[in-house]
Formats: sequence, C-alpha cells, structure tokens
Amino acid sequence: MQTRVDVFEDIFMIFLVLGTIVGVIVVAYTLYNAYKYRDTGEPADEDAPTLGELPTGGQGGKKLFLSFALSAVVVISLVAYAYVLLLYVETGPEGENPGEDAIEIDVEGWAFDWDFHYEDGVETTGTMYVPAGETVWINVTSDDVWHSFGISDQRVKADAIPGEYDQTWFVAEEPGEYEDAIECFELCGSGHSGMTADLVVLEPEEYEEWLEEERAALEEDEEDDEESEEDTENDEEAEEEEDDEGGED
Ligand SMILES: [Cu+2]
Repeated sequence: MQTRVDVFEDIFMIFLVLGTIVGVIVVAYTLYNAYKYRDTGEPADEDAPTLGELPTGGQGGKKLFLSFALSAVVVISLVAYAYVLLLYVETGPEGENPGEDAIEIDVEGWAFDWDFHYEDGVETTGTMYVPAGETVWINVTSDDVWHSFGISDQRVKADAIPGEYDQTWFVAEEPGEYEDAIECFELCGSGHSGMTADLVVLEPEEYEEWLEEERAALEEDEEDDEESEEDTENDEEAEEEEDDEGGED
C-alpha cells in the first residue's frame, strides 16, 4: 500500500530529478553558446543578421519547434502524473472514503489543544493513539476559532473550522511515541505555538488492547455515576420520609 508519505516523496523526487536535468541542460547549452559565439575581435560574419532583421538559419525553425514540443510533453506529463497521484491521496488507499476497515477518529481543535474521539465514546486530549500500518481516517473540526490540524511527518494537513468537517487519512508505519508531532498550522491566538499533541503509534493488537481498556474504564465510570445517583436518590427518599414523619406529629 502506498502511504501519503510515499506519494509526496515520489512527487518531490520526480520534480527534483527532472528539474535538475532540465536545469543542467539549459545552463550548459547557454554557456556553450556564450563561449561559441564570444567576441574574438575578428570582423563579424557578413551573413550575420543586422539589428531588426529576423535570423533565417536554424533549419526552418526545427530547433524551436522541437524545444517547444519537448517542453510541452514534459510539462503536460508532469501535470497528469501529479494529478493521478493526488486523486489517490483524495480517495484514500481503499479507493473509498472511508474504507471498510479504516479506523475513524474525530479530531476537535480548541484554543489551545486537540481532542480525539475514538469509537464507543473513548476520548483523549493532547495525545492521539493510532494503530501502525492501518489507514486512519480523521474528521477534523474546531470548537471555537479556526485551527489547522497537521502532522508533518505524515504529510497530513486539514483545516479545523467550527461547524465544518475536513476529512483526510494517513498510515503511520513505524510504531513509537512521537512527541509534539501534531501541530496547529493556523495562527489562532496567544497559545498557538504551544498547541501541539503527541502521536502514539501502537502495534494493531496493542491498539485494540488500549481501546478495550479505555472502554472498560468508561463503563466503570458510568457504573460509579449510576451508583452515586442511586445513593443520592436514597438519601433524598430517606430525608422525605423523615420530613413526613416530622409532619405527622
Ligand atoms: Cu490553533
């Protein structure tokens, strides 16, 4: 599977290599001609065109046509190539958004931190947990002002705008803890530069375990809440009874 890191690396390399080749040819050819037609102090060629006269040489414009055609082919192929790759980035590695087996995480920015909502109500703040080697689709929004969610290492960037959802995906291949890998890329206030979060990439089984633990902790919390609610209800009932008894006297 091609990750978006691979895609952007490919585009970068192709443009770098082609740009270097074209640059070397153009500069070398310019220098060659500058040397070849340098002023040697000898009288000028009588056939040389005078000022304002179009030169007639160059095999009837063959050279000109060839250089234009070559440039057009190079530029158009580059545009087409990059377009196809960017379509892949747009639709994701499964060809659909989000893919069937994809992990979905809702990301919410707020001044100045990030909240992450996983399945079954599991939530974290300031640390994002993802499984290694799996496609993670993120749904990014904001709770207050405009932010921008970005992970440079993963070539991820998505606007975080209140009331809107920006979707994108990434595949983290290497398990590990990446401190401050997540940053805000939209100047959002005095705490903007500190608006970072850690990215924790776990082995898929570890991720499932982590999710299971969080789920269990959530359920325990809920049970505790219910119990304390029952306790207060009992207390209230007891109080009411006491009041009733008092009223009878
Ligand atoms: Cu921000």
